Amino acid sequence: MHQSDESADLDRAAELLRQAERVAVLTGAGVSAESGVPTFRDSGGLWEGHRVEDVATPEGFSRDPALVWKFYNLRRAALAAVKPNPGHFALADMGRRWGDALALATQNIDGLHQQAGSEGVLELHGSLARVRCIACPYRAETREALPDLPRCPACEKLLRVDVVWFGEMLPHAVLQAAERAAEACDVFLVVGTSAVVFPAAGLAYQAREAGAKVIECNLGATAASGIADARLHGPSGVLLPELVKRLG
Ligand code: BV8
Ligand code: ZN
Repeated sequence: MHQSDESADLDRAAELLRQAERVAVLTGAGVSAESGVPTFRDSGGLWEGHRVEDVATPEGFSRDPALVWKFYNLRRAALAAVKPNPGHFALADMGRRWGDALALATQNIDGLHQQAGSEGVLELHGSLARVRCIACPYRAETREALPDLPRCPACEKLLRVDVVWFGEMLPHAVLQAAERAAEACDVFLVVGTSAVVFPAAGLAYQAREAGAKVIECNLGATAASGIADARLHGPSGVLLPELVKRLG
């Protein structure tokens, strides 16, 4: 019986993973799409007519903090209604299978990997559930609804969401841990990212240069497809559980 291309790709990807002692995973907005979290570029990268790259920036925040807070308060409110999908759970299964030999770095700020049971998640771009003061060391984990312009309880200055905006550095220790994992892994699995935002997307190239095999799981081709040894094209919520099943 002629094996479908997809099933052949799944078998090849499973074969690469079965041989892998160390695995590194990079996820993007696509892994949360089936949970109902909108991706960035499927809507053409726009939010209420604003380019995300204009709203999610320090300049955007100093220009119009109320607009930026409206953007983030809407996304924080939407978090209350979303749940991890089978793709998140499949990655948590992989985490239990490889233990400390698997590192999961995400560009997402929705916390769904942690809710699905993944441990030691490297949040490259921060978290929607964390706020910090623009002026003093105050920071807090909170999923509560916040006012339109939340102020710091310690110094009365403005709070901001603790996420990495465009033009801002990623948290050093988190990025370093992700880079170390990319260097050390035998297989690098890229899930649900258009691979256009750096330095996060650079991790896949770094892994490949260090000799890792790259598996891409994405709806369609991306900027990283050219360096993938196996390409799984379809919804990650369907393909990742299939992949884990084939690991035996
Ligand atoms: C830095 C947090 C500088 C906020 C984010 C020109 C001007 C200015 C900057 C730059 C520039 N050129 C390059 C840069 C650098 C910039 C960058 O890379 N820009 C890109 C747009 C070109 N990078 C930065 O600014 C970074 N910082 O470089 O610092 C510096 C250097 C030295 C010293 C000081 C400073 C900071 C980048 C972090 C920005 N913050 N997020 C927030 O979320 O609100 S990035 C944002 O994009 C999200 O984190 C998101 O995750 C990320 C990437 O998007 P994706 O996750 O890939 O989502 P996308 O929609 O694009 O793709 C989804 C994919 O899933 C698609 O392929 C789709 O087909 C697929 N999919 C959909 N459904 C499914 C699916 N796949 C599987 N299953 C499904 N069901
Ligand atoms: Zn403060």
